[in-house]
Amino acid sequence: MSERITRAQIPLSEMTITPGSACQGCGAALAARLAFKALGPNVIRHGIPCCPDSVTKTPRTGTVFEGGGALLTGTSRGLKAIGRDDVKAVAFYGDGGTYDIGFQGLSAAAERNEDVLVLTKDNEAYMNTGNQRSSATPKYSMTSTTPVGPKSRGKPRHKKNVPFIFAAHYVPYVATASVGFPEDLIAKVTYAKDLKGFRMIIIQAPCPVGWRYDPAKTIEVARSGVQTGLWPLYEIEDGQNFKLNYKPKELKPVSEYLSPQRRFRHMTEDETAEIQEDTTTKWDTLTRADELGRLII
Ligand SMILES: Cc1ncc(C[n+]2csc(CCOP(=O)(O)OP(=O)(O)O)c2C)c(N)n1
Ligand code: SF4
Ligand SMILES: [Mg+2]
Repeated sequence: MSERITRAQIPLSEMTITPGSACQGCGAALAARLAFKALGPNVIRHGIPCCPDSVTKTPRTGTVFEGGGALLTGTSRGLKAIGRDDVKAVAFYGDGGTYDIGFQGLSAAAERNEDVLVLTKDNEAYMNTGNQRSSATPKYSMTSTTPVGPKSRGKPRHKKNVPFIFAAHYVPYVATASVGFPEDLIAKVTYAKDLKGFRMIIIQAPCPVGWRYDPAKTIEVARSGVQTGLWPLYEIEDGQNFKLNYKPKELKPVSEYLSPQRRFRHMTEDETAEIQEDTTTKWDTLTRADELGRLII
């Protein structure tokens, strides 16, 4: 598991070029900035279609959604064939590219335990094409394909539990992270960088445009996602060993996270209570796993 670091240990070097073409307050751009600081220069970054985040100074290659797992695999094996074990094949994909459209190729790469690092910037919808719902979109969220009206209350289904699905491939490392907790994020990327085999870190990356909040509040929104238990920070090694990285004495009510975001503004008290109950139940399961140090899956 990763070691805690302090703010002073965050590398000063910048591996992304600013200004990029992302919107003001973009969580994905911040995720790129932090993650690539931790990775340093010896990286080949892979992209598939998604929102512009930041241009990285390291070499970049890209492909179609469905080819994300295959191109990453080929790059990693190619680097080994020419004796460049020091260079890492790193994906920086969206939630659409990880949870949905690119899922099959990534699952296959995980099952083969390819020596790759997958970073997912999860903004909980297809933002690049106009905020369509993805399987990462949370229940009740209003998107352009899950509108709010007489026959629709936003997205009818819960967010897919992709970290657990990848953990169930019994890969060396799966973790969640958030741009609101930069020390935790940097520690996880630094740790995952030098592990062998398939590693994945899913980074909460708030999007002020699709989530509909003031762009100045990205960090507050990200932090409150973690503090309410809606975005727990954890690590899973070898599909079993489990650690919760942020354990407040008491979780904040989910309404603190939902209210500032206009994608949830239509939610009734009953719907908020339902999300509260679901979050509390899932949190209890995670804290039990943390006490045991392992998951039963
Ligand atoms: C096979 C395929 N389907 C759909 C598209 C259109 N498309 C391009 S980007 C995108 C959204 C990607 O969403 P996500 O991966 O979450 O990244 P974000 O834009 O949110 O950063 C879609 C649907 C495509 N390029 N290829
Ligand atoms: S739409 Fe959202 S994710 Fe895309 S660049 Fe703008 S703020 Fe970032
Ligand atoms: Mg997205």
